[in-house]
This record gives sequence, structure tokens and C-alpha cells, in this order.
Amino acid sequence: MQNNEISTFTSVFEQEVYEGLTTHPKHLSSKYFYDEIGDKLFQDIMAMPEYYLTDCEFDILEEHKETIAKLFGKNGEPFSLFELGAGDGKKTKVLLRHFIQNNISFDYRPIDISQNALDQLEDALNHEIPELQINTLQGTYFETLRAIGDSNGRRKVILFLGSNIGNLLHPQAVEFLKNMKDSINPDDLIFMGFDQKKNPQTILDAYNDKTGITEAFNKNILARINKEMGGNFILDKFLHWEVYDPETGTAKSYLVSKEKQTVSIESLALKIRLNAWETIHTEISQKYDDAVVQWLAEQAGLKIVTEFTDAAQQYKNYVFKK
Ligand code: AVJ
Repeated sequence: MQNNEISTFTSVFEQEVYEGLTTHPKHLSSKYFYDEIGDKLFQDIMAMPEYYLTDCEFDILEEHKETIAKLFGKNGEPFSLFELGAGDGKKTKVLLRHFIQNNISFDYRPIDISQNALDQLEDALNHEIPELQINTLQGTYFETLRAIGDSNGRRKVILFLGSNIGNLLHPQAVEFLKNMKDSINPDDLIFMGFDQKKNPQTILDAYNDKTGITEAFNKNILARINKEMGGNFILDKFLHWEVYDPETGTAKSYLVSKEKQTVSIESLALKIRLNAWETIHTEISQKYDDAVVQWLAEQAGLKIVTEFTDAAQQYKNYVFKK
């Protein structure tokens, strides 16, 4: 493989690891953080006091659930509630419970890259809200948007919470929003979370907790390569490093090699050389303001219907239509 032989990868994960670690600067995609261990670490992150995003969005949904119910279930018409990147549904349950209690007619279609997360969510919801109609769908955002296209004639509402959009650079975010627009009808709605620009220290603390949970989450991508591809990364030889640029609103996560080292990945027949202090870029977590969200919406051909925010305006949920 190193000599331009024709190579076949057994998964997109393998292919992206190969490409990301053989180019300069090195990078790996944050979508690969999430296996069983990564899902659990992300739940731990959401429970950390420093990770304000989850609490803010939870408060927004709790505070505005009645208005949101009227918006989604307009004229009592039944709708399908899709959720991209549903995870453990902690925040969504606020809405689901409220909708069920108020006899709003809808079904819930959570989508996630992690089958494990979906299985846990379905189990939890079957116990906690047995009246709920639920259909899970596993896949990446782009794959599953196609599935959203046909929803047996019901109105569609797409939830995309947690500022998950922030993992995309602006051009990709526009592309993604365009795809969403193309999968909905004029009556449908998109409800999305966008973490807002704020004191840069607050943001750095959220992605660099002292307890090391975010560090373990970031390094889980190396742990996965070790497990799934026979890699021999020594996690202690990497530093978790977070930067935030208050001008662009981009937070970036890196793994920085603490020393010159060679790592091999058996199933890719690959040896990777890292210089001392060489970086592997792993994630972006974009922060927004109204002007940028407005611009993204315009680029994608979407209109902002309304927005909701928390008391401190740390976080916003915007509602879009086409
Ligand atoms: C789930 C992508 C929204 O970027 O804030 C949390 C993931 N990374 N801590 C984020 C994450 C580090 C999170 N998203």
C-alpha cells in the first residue's frame, strides 16, 4: 500500500485513517470518536459542569416546549419528528414527553451513526414513554438525509441538536443545509442548535476539562485504530490540545505527539512517522453568532422562522424552513 499498490480498504474508516495519516498536516475525523466507549465518554462530557452546551439547550427546550409544540404540530396535523445524531436523547425527551402528554400526533425517527446509541435510546424510550412510536435509523448524516425524503406524506420536522453542525466547516455546513432543504417540503421545519460565541475561556474550559474526560474522548480515536486496525498507538505519547480563535469562532482539537515516534497499523500495512510536536487534527467545534447563522441560511436557501435562547444567550436554537 505504501508503494502505490492497488489497495482495497475494508471500511470507509480504514480509508479515511489511511488518507488522514499519510497527508500533511495529519488529521482524523471526529465522527470516529463514537464507538461504545466514545458514546459513554460523550455522555460523561455532557454531564460535566464545564460543558455548558447540554444544560443550555435543555433549559431552552424546557422553557419553550409549549411554543415549540405549537410550531411543530401546527393545526393538529400529524408529523414525523426526525432527529439527526440523536445520541442518548436526554434533551429530546423533554419535547417527547411534553408532546405525548398533550396528545400531539407524531412519530419519532432518531438517526445516529452509532447503532449502540440507537439501541440504548430505543430501550430507554420504550420504558420511559411507552406510548411513543419510534423507528430508528443507523447511518451518517449524509446517508440518512436521503431516507428523510420519503416520510409517508406526513409533515416533517428535523431536529439537529447539540450544535452538532459545529463539526462542519462553513462550506460543508452550507452543503449539508442545502441537502436538508432538498429533503423537505415548504410546510416542513428544521430545528437546530448553534452554540454561540462567548467568553473564549468558557469555550476552552468546555473542551479541556481538568478531569481529562475530553482528553480520553479525543484519544479514543487512537484507541479505536488500535483495536479495530491493529494499531500500536501509545496514548500517553500524545497531548490533548484545544485552541479557540475568538475571531472566527472555531475551536479545534488536536492530538500532539510528545516525541518523535513511529506507529504501525497492521491492517493498513502502514508505518506512520511522527516528529516531536507534530499534530493530528481531530475535531472542529464551530461557534456562531446571528450574522453567521443568517449567512449560512441564505447560502443554503433557507429562511429563519424564529429562534430561542437561554437567559445568558450562550446558545441558540433556530427554526428554518425552505
Ligand atoms: C457533539 C460535536 C457537538 O463539538 O461540542 C464535545 C463533541 N467534542 N467535547 C462538540 C465534543 C469535545 C461536541 N458535538
